[in-house]
Amino acid sequence: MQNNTALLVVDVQNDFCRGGALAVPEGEAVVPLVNRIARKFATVVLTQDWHPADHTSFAANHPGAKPFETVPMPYGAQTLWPTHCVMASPGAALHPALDIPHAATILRKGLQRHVDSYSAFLEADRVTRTGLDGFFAARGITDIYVAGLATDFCVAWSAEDAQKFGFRATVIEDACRAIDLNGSLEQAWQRLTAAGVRRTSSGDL
Ligand code: VGL
Ligand code: ZN
Repeated sequence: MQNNTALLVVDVQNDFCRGGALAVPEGEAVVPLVNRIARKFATVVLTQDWHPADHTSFAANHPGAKPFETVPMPYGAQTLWPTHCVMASPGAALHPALDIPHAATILRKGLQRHVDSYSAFLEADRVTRTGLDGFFAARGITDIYVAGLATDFCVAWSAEDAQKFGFRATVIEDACRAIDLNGSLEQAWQRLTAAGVRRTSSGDL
């Protein structure tokens, strides 16, 4: 890959893999693919979903609510999740088989108690920037490939925002797995296509 191209590896963490608190079906299957793909990229950024225990995206912090219900938040509808990726917990750790020693940085997101952040660029309030756009821009990155978990949430939101910030974004479809909640995967692809995000498979890189 050329020097203007980066790989963003989204949330390949224990809680999103088999046995985890919010296990994505076959989530762990992306690990060998991502390890292999990453070797083609000089610039790799990893993300970690990283929430305080009292985060408002957790159903457990809403009396009477159950996971996968939706509640209104000031910034819009928020899906409630099982408690997951509590900062510094074993579930929040990167999958132990993830092997990307040359990753330049690890971006943590979702740290603010009252604001979720599926996207690695913009929190759910759609105002607070993580700074990742500046990181890539300062390094002359123009093209960002995205892989990881989950296709229809953090991967999709990150790819869409990468495109909004002026990068050419491409989702590596087979190196992602989805939660697929009430048609969310199909909706995500529709949004991504409308935003101009491309899709490819790891064999074509
Ligand atoms: C994610 C739901 C809640 C993800 C993170 O990584 O896609 N999904 N937090
Ligand atoms: Zn989360």
